Amino acid sequence: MNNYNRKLLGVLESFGFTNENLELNTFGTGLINNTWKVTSNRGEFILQKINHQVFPEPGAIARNITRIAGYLRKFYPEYKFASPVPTQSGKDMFFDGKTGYYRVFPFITGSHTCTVAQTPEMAYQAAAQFGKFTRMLSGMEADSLEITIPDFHNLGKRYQQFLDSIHQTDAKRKTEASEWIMELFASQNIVEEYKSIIRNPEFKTRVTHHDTKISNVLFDANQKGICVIDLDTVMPGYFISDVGDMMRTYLCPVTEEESDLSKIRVRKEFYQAIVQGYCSEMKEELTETEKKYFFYAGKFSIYMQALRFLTDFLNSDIYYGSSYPGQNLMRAANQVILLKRLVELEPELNI
Ligand code: GN1
Ligand code: MG
Repeated sequence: MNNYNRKLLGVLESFGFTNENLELNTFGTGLINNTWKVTSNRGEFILQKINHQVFPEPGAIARNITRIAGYLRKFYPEYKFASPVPTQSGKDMFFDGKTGYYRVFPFITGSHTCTVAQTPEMAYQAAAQFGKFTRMLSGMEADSLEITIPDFHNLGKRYQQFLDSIHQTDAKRKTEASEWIMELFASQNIVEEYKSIIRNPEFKTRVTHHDTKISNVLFDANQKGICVIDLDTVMPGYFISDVGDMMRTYLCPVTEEESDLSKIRVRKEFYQAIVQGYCSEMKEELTETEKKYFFYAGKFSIYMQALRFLTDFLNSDIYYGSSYPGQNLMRAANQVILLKRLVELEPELNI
């Protein structure tokens, strides 16, 4: 066993795991936190180390989740919710005294996750789960949740960070990125539309997940959605964040890591599935004005992710990291092409 795993066993001990034939395996494909699956005599669990650089106040995440867990237990006791396992001293997280914040959740037995939406039905199921999550929590004041990452989906701020990164990057990176910088300049109208949305009182803030990729939904053996997971970025937000990130990640048959850009296309049936799945839970909640912005939601999220990847490339990959040189540039290019493929279908889909 290496030193790191030994350290993790120490962490698990603080959650009461001792002498339990523990087995630890890295889990999932998240870019920000480290996640492990823990197999023990007591069952299966998820152990996660929170990225403290990204989440300035990990305590805010824990408090939000505890608040949501309490609300759901009271009003929707049948909803499967992976409530955090407390430490031996009753805390919702373990702090190692330096920068490490860890938490443990039960792994919902019989559930599995998927990395790609393979069928429109899966996209429908996932969209219904994210819609259900916001709908169930509609009686809870969204602003009672703490902001875990300030300005996380504030497109105006993301655009400004992009401009700043262009000014401070080195000449080499700027030249490599120039084609994609120009592309993003050309679609700046998406930022202007966002600014008008947030001024419009018809757009409501609700309890929003903010990371609606398909791997954040648990499915049962019949491919029916069970519940949503990864609640670190649950905070007040607009529905375009959740619907948009589903479009960004379910419409295309390949992921944001794909470097063969010719494989990027939009599957129209998945678009309909997302809208219908989300509306199956949220149609009574959304205002008539909001309902006109489903297509915009896709443009918003794809554009913002392209900005974020390109900004990170220009900032020397300090946020997302990279496993090969130019990975964030490639991811940005992937998202720019996806945006183009979506916009081409605007006359057909935005009805
Ligand atoms: C990050 O860590 P992960 O993969 O769940 C990011 C999302 C991005 C996503 C892109 C806190 O999510 O906003 O859409 O990468 N989360 C944070 O893959 O920045
Ligand atoms: Mg996440």
